[in-house]
Amino acid sequence: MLTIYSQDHQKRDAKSELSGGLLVAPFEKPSRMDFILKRIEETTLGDIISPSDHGMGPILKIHDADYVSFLETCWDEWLAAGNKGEAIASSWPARRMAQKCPVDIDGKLGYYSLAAETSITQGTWEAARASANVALEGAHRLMDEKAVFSLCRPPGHHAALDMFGGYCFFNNAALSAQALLDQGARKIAILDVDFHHGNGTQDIFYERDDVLFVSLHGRPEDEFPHYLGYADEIGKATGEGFNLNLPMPKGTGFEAWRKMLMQALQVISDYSPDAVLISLGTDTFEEDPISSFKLKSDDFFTYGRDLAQLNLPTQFIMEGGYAIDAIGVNTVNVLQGFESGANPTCQ
Ligand code: OKP
Ligand code: ZN
Repeated sequence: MLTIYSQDHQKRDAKSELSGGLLVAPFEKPSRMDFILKRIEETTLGDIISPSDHGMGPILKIHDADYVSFLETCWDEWLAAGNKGEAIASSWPARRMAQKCPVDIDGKLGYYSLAAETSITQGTWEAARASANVALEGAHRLMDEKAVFSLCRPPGHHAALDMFGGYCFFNNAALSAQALLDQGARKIAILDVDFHHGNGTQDIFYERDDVLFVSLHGRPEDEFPHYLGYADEIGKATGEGFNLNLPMPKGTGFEAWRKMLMQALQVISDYSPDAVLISLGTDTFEEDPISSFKLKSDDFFTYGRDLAQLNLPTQFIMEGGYAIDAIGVNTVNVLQGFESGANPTCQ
């Protein structure tokens, strides 16, 4: 399988994540990519190529222009205001307050964020742009390849029209889905297997029927992003019936998770999309430090093989996964499982 990767992700190397009332070293760190690359090489999964620059056009089809320019200038504005640490929101336009974007940088940070764990730093803009290009290049390559792996960092599925958070800035899966539609696809399915609900992807396509969004995740009663991801969110207007949430309780193991996956695959298959995008978070692993499902390393291979049953052009897009020692094996297991299912004689 072809991998698309840009080392420009390294430009985001944040020092602080707000966690447990402390500023800790972020879980979402550059070395995640090193472990995945190492495993791709060890297993000779396939070539690794760099993306070309797809420009701002595709980004502005998904994200609000004022939000995008906020991301570009935030760090400079934060420094110009005399701040010493990384840019982190500390107040939000909560219930019954004005939903107007302020001029002040603290006000803008709250206006354009959905969570406080994610700081904006020097280089965040460049890394987020590179991650978007990795996704967009994958969409482009999917014209000739049966399956591609967009090794995106930072991740994307929490980013919405005009909000960052949950380590995400641009919604890479949404960018790719839109690019595929613009290349001539009529229907795209996005299957989000990251432990966390893909609130951004859901929100972006909530009123559309040309992108089906299906997510398996820790239920919002228990887990981040807390305020979206319930089973009764089925889409709205033209999009009604084109959003499926499959929330699960803490401690869910592979057997129960795989039953939900089978349900997801049936719904995707019935939709008969031109391609499927997998928002691939491997934070469902039993040892993930911020998640609570119980998948083992072999289970990733098994469900990768299950995904091949769809028999569709497939783009894997990297999302979460924070158990650094196992992230390479778990992630590449999904890709190898997929290949074994796509070509059973090669098993
Ligand atoms: C990003 B992705 C843990 C709080 C976690 C942020 C989680 C972001 C996950 N104490 N808050 O979906 O893997
Ligand atoms: Zn996650």
